[in-house]
Amino acid sequence: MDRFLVACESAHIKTNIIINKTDLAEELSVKAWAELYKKIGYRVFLTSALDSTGVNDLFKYLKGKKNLFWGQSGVGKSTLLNLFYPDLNLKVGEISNYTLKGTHTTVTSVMIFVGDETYIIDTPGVREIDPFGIRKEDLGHYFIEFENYMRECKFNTCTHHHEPGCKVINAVEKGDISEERYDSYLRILETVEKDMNF
Ligand SMILES: Nc1nc2c(ncn2[C@@H]2O[C@H](COP(=O)(O)OP(=O)(O)O)[C@@H](O)[C@H]2O)c(=O)[nH]1
Ligand SMILES: [Mg+2]
Ligand SMILES: [Zn+2]
Repeated sequence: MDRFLVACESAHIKTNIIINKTDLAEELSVKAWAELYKKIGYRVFLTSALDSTGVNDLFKYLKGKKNLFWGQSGVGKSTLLNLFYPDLNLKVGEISNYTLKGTHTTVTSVMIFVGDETYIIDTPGVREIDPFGIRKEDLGHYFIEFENYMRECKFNTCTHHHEPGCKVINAVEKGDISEERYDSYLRILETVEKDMNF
């Protein structure tokens, strides 16, 4: 999910998080993840399309906006949208996994007007994404809770990886930045570094 967030932040898209299929999850772990991202500043919706938990809040929030549903294939994007807008009749349960199938898959999205100045864009199967075209010294900007610490790093080209005087690493050690997010950051940083070696 952090890869998706990086892509959204780098595109300056207002981003909210939906954790769906809460019916399958342990309540405590779901709450902990939700709290982690709320603390960072994201709006988090906890939903289950199966038993309709949390869907009203999400439905209300969509009104009057242009909403793009994005995320891994199979998380329930189309199911949620069909619940809100039955007329859309989106296909559910389609696993498009073109690396396995080896066939060309249509990857298009259409913006659909659903009334009340509200628009919906469903997106087709993405298995995972790699943020592309991001410089490693910029990656930290897309982890929005790093921002305040980054400014104080000793070097302005700090990648918050090993550099002395890094305030991001300091904040992780103090527990002000979560270890999970910092781990994500390091993993994405590796792929960004590979891209740049090209
Ligand atoms: N248990 C459970 N299954 C769900 C939920 N939402 C969707 N599903 C199922 O997950 C599968 C994938 O859903 P789909 O909407 O196609 O996911 P998408 O690829 O993100 O559009 C389908 O079999 C759905 O019935 C949910 O909240 N709980
Ligand atoms: Mg879908
Ligand atoms: Zn740093």
